Amino acid sequence: MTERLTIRRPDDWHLHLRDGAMLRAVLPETARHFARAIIMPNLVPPVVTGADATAYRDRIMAALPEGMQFTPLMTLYLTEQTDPDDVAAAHASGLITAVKLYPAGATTNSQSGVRNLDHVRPVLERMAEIGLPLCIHGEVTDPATDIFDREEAFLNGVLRPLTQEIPDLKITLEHITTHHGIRFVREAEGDVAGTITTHHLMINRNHMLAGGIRPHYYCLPIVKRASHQRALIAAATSGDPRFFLGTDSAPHLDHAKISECGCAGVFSAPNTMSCLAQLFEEYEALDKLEAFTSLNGPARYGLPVNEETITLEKRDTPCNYPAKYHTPDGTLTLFDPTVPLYWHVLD
Ligand code: OTD
Ligand code: ZN
Ligand code: ZN
Repeated sequence: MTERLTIRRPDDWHLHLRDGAMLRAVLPETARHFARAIIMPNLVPPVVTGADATAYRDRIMAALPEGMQFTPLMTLYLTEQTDPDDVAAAHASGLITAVKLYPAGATTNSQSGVRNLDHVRPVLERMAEIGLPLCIHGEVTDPATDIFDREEAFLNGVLRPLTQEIPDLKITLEHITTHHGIRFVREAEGDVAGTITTHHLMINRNHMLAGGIRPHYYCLPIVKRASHQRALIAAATSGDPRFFLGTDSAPHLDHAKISECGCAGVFSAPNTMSCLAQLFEEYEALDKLEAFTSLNGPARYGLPVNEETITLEKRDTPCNYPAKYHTPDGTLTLFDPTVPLYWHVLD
């Protein structure tokens, strides 16, 4: 028996496309299913100025295969040297959709991020004035804080004070991994929404660490215990407009993942929609999938919803996404959702 579901074309509100050969390898995988994506600026060197973002957007569009449609929503990487006027100009011209705050050292290529929030206050106040959203990697970097507690510590120590001091700042708490994060968004005093990744919905830390260590599940923020995973699933499948999809698909070549000091990041762009359809069906929430992937994000960012649609079909035979993707520099491993997927995206 086949079952079909047609929804508005989804968007990805948190995506790493990288550059060069990797960009060319992964961009079609996103563009196949997603109309738009918020493009993370953590390149080496990072996308800091409006000029950087223009050049990066041009490289993305040049890498898009003939005949594919895709709109990159550009972001700037906030540093302690960021000029509020440059940010405001990039926003006014329509070049950027958000600014990204990385606490320095929190994740891949975040060394140029912010050490002291006081040093970026003029930028944040300007953003609140002009209505430009701030996307936040919400973890403290204090080495004394346990890696599993860094999100909760950030909420209480950094984000709550920030929302009290600049209540008009539109904030996206990205890749929420704990029930603390879900609760924070629900109860926030300021203007806060949150994204949830595919992998944090599908796996918990047992998948990464029990019965062997699985480097392809290593990402930041690190996956947490099952009770947190359940809170994320409840929020995503609730239809609550404050929660929407940000895959955080973050490709690294296998040799960089499988190493004595492996890189953080999960590559999930190709099979995200199949994962989500299956998960939402399991939680009897297929009717909420469109809200999570295609409606809540645009509403939050003040953008129109996509007019095009995609159709998913549930079949008796599992999807056969390739386990490996090939780039001239090496192979890339697709996110393994731990179970066969039966919802096929009809191209
Ligand atoms: N997390 N890897 C990366 C970024 C994210 O924090 C993130 O947004 C990456 O490789 O760029 C990861 O594990
Ligand atoms: Zn992050
Ligand atoms: Zn990310």
